[in-house]
Amino acid sequence: MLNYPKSFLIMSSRRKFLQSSVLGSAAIVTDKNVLTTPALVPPVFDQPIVVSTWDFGKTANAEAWKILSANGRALDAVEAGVKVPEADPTNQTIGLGGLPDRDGHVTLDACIMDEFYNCGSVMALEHIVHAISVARLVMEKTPHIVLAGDGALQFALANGFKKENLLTPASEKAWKEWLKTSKYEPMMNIENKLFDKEHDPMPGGPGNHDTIGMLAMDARGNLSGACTTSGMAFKMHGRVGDSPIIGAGLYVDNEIGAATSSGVGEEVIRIVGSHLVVELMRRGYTPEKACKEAVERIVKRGPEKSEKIQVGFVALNKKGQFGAYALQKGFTISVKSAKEEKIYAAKSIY
Ligand code: SD4
Repeated sequence: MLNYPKSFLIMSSRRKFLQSSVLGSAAIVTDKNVLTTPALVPPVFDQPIVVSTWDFGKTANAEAWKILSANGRALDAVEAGVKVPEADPTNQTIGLGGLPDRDGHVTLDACIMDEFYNCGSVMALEHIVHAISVARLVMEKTPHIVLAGDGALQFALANGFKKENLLTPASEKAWKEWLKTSKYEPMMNIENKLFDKEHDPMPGGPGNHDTIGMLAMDARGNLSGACTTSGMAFKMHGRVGDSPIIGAGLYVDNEIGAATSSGVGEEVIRIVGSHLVVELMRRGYTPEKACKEAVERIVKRGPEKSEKIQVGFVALNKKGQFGAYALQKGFTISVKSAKEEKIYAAKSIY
């Protein structure tokens, strides 16, 4: 874990002081640290915060918070955070225990992005629990951004990851149940019935939208994000959703903010959703308004279809403000900062 040295943090408060002083930007220009690290913008908000998709983001946030509150880097925080649901066999759409594709293979999609536009991604990766860590390694140890399928697996194994069977008995049972009809019809969780299995329209099935997207800002005011999923349950073998696609399932621009998504990935890819949200924030939209506009674009493209599916976006800007919006009711986000630890229900179109 890369911890920021104390001098960094002193510098950060000094910068804050300079920003609020009458000298303002003139003083910042003479700040050596800014000049030597041009990709970094002076922190507008130097309080750590982490936001993630869904209620279970709360436990993932708690792990990320250990790093953020110890002056760690946002990149380390988001990786550590999303590893929690990846390792949880009861969460059936991420990592271990994820629901398989229609042929019974658990295939994982994940991506990660830091404050320097560095990014890494794995698509349709099998047998490795922590897809996010493989994505980070793609970012840090290869000249590429994306590795897919068998190539991603070989890369992971060559780097010491353990080959495991990700199909738990519960997920295998759900798949065998699904095989009886073999109907692929992604459905959404309304009114947060996600944890009320009795009312779930398709228990253990595509009704469960549980992908974790996590965005964090560290004590230095730098942003990073991570997104990891087993994708839509019972998808075609080889299908890749939005989650590992930089710009669709996740985007981070350290000058502006970050965004991530959950829901039917095909619709998010079509509008390059997370990038769109960040660009709207660049134009001055609040995080919630930017997420709403992205969701409205999905509706505009196909009003009838959008009534039947779920897509939700969550965004965090450079001021530490966050917001979310979804197509349907039921989309929640988890937030952790020094000020609060809360789960918010996102507003929705329908
Ligand atoms: C996908 N976006 O594979 C993912 C699935 C998801 O909530 O987010 N479900 O399309």
